[in-house]
Amino acid sequence: MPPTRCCCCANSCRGPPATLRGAAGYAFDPDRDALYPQGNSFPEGGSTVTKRIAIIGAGPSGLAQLRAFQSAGALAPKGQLEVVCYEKQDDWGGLWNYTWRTGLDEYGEPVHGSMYRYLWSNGPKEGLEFADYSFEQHFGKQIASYPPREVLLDYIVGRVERAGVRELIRFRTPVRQVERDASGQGFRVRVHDLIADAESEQRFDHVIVASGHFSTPNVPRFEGLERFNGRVLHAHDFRDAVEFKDRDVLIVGTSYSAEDIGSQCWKYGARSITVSHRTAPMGHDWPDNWLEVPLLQSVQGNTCTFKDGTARDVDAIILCTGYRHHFPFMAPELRLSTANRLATADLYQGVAYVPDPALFYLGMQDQWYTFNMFDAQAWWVRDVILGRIALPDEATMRTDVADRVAREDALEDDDAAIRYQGDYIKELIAQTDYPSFDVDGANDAFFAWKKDKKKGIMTFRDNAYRSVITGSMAPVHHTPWQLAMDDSKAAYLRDAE
Ligand code: FAD
Ligand code: NA7
Repeated sequence: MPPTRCCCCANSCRGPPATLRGAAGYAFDPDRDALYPQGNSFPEGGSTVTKRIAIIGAGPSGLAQLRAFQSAGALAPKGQLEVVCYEKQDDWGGLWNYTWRTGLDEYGEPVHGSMYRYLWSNGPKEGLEFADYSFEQHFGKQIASYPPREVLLDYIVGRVERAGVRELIRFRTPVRQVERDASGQGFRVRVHDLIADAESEQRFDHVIVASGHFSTPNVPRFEGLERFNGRVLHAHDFRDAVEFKDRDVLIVGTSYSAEDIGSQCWKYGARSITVSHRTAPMGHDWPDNWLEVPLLQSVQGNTCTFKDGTARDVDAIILCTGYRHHFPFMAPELRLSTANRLATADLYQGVAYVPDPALFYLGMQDQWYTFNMFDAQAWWVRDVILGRIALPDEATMRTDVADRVAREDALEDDDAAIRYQGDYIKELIAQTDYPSFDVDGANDAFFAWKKDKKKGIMTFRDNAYRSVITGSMAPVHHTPWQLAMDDSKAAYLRDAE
């Protein structure tokens, strides 16, 4: 067995071995079925707090972490962890908390939001359902398979409202700097209370970065773009497809944003959509006014010229060219640097930062799975912090990372990639008490979704799938997606007439 490594300081003191109930410095609490560190490194008027945890971000990942701690009874004052979640927006939900703003917000902060009006889930909800909180439990009935943003936000928030963790979140408080304390014990976290315009610093034993990675745009340069006579924007700043009604729109990129923003513009009346690809066209059976072309080479006035020498005049260019993992608030030696892929660099089990494993990153993978994967990660991180899971030595962690990368590199197609991420979820939840669920069944929902997209890129959201949590079948939505212009919760949840 590899030597264990301490998960709470940068030194090589030994962390508690997994499952050793009653190990030195740790006590087993049968009421909570959990191991808790003994001692009191943060004596506060008789409290039993032994560790302080900072979570950065109250999006789906950060909220999963709060729910994970709460579900184990680990939160002070009853439990022994003092947890503070810092969120720079004024509400929870992360990207699902829609804002009309782009650029800088009212405090001069970069706007986090990349979501837009009329966004409906781009994958089936049966692939992301929380194992401890079903859609039926939340809405009181089974709902259709591709909910709009407002419906999914309601679902995410419903679980944490019940958990009563909102008071642990400091809203309007961006984290400015995270660094190791000079002593090597713990982290110093400097935050900015935007409302009071006051900065303060606190010490934490663990930091969990859940700040998302679909917010800072990746913006390639194209010759002549600065003299384009129309509107040019990145997907991050796209808010309302109605703006592009009767316009000829060029989309650069071929992934989720390109496909969905193009479809939105088409649905809300754009005159034509042209999609420019760097690697390969998406190849769907597109509507007649939709064209796929090679990579954009140059722009002159309104004329865009592509790699095959063809040209087209357009009114708007939307760069759907992805996002960058961007953590300017982390000290360089703590900053994750990775491509957007299934096997991230430097994260043991996809979450523990190998160079300093008292630090964790949630949700940093490219995502087939989302909410339930964040849960699997959050429960695992919780159990490392609670001493239920021991970390191996650095060499073993590095081997784990390399192995994940090699296995991802060998994947042959999307179905294999879905299975790979499903297996990752299985691997994590087998180590914790997160409710086991039929991950293979969730994979099947993704496989069916991919087939349905092949059959009809503008009709796939009219299909329904079976929940792997409750076993019940989703109803077919009352209105085909193409005709459903109202994306409100009320409209979506109304029963078919
Ligand atoms: P985020 O949702 O990005 O939340 C991160 C939070 O951290 C934010 O609230 C942010 O304000 C906060 N934060 C950032 N920096 C700081 C700081 N320095 N200090 C304090 N707080 C900070 N997934 C799906 O399952 N289905 C979909 O249909 C879907 N559609 C998507 C559409 C778009 C346009 C995008 C961009 C993503 C979509 N996703 C979708 C994927 C999305 O990444 C996840 O659903 C989910 O939002 C990720 O959660 P997160 O908590 O990791 O990150
Ligand atoms: P992705 O999935 O990271 O895709 C980025 C796309 O941008 C992809 O098609 C890339 O092409 C393309 N790209 C990146 N750089 C360039 C340059 N320099 N030139 C041309 N094309 C480029 O980002 P998305 O925004 O689509 O999706 C992110 C999340 O948002 C996702 O989880 C969704 O749920 C919503 P490539 O194929 O690499 O050639």
